[in-house]
Amino acid sequence: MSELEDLGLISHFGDDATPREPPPLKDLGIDRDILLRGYHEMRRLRAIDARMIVLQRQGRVGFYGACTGQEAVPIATGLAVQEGDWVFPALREQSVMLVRGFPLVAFIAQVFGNSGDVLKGRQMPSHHSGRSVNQVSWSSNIGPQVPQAVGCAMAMKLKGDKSVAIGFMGDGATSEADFHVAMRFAARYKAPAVLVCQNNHWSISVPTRKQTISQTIAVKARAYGIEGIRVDGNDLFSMVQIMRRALEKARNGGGPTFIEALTYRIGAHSTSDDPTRYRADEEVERWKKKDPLDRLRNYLVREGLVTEASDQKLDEAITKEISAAVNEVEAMPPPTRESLFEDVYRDLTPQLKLQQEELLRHPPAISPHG
Ligand SMILES: Cc1ncc(C[n+]2csc(CCOP(=O)(O)OP(=O)(O)O)c2C)c(N)n1
Repeated sequence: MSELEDLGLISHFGDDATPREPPPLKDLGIDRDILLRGYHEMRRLRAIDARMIVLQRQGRVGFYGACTGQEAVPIATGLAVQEGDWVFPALREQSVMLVRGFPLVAFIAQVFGNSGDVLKGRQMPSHHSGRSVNQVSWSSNIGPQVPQAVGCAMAMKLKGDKSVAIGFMGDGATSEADFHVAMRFAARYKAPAVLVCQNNHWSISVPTRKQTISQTIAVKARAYGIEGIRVDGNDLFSMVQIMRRALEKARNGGGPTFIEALTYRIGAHSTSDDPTRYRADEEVERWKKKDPLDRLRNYLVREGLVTEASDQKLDEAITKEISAAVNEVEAMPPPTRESLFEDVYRDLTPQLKLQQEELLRHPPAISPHG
């Protein structure tokens, strides 16, 4: 049985019992430029999440869900996908869009939900999507994106398109019927899909061990006849390699792969949550020692690719970029009142036209600027 088949943890860092160091760059199998790009994106994402949380605490945006501690999974995905591939995120993969070139201003406008938001403020804040980068909005319901990803994969297969659909889920989503529907269908019809579970050990306040008595989540794939892989989700190197392999397999007609990425949510579930009420600080501290960004940084320092000075320069550029984007977005007015009626019908129906006219006869309840 190969290493990939035995459901052991794939990691360049080993496991808790037998920690390891990743091999030198020349033996790693990932280009230096890809690693540096991944480092930049992970560092930027951590800074974006921190800034959005501050904005929420200041009452400037309504809601935010960070992925602090889980950055390696979405960033590795963004580095591994090809242009036509589709991404169906769960709660913590919005940043794949950024790696694929979605503009930061348009991204932040989806947190503010104002006129800069392509969704005109109609979606819940932070439920990002981007048509230009084939990323579907994450749904607040837990699970439906998994069969949707498989359906999209099947559509591409029927069209003879070589693209792959990636469906993400949290560990909690594997307790939903949608997970089982998607797994059965993907396996039976050999959908060109990669299904990724970010096992971050908690579904809000419910620990993974209460979701399932299976020893791992990856093992569930076997029952459906899908290859299940368990990978260290805090290891950008392994994540890039496993995502590349699964995408290539799907692209070449090899069917779906299920990946359990072992990771940990360092922060709160969302800005509406207080994790100190249900989990121990020691557990968080233990996982902080396996922080994916620290691990990558230590490696790059060891390889002579990153220094204190280069970090300082990078952080200055990131801070400047985020501040400029926030300032630009915050200055945008809310969506116009008349836009409420747009996008349902190509042309407004006579009834909607009347309603729109009536609305506009009345002054706005709140001025556009608050
Ligand atoms: C069908 C459904 N049930 C419950 C909820 C409430 N809820 C929102 S997030 C969440 C936990 C999700 O946990 P998981 O899938 O592990 O993802 P994570 O938040 O850990 O990334 C729950 C139960 C919901 N949104 N949808």
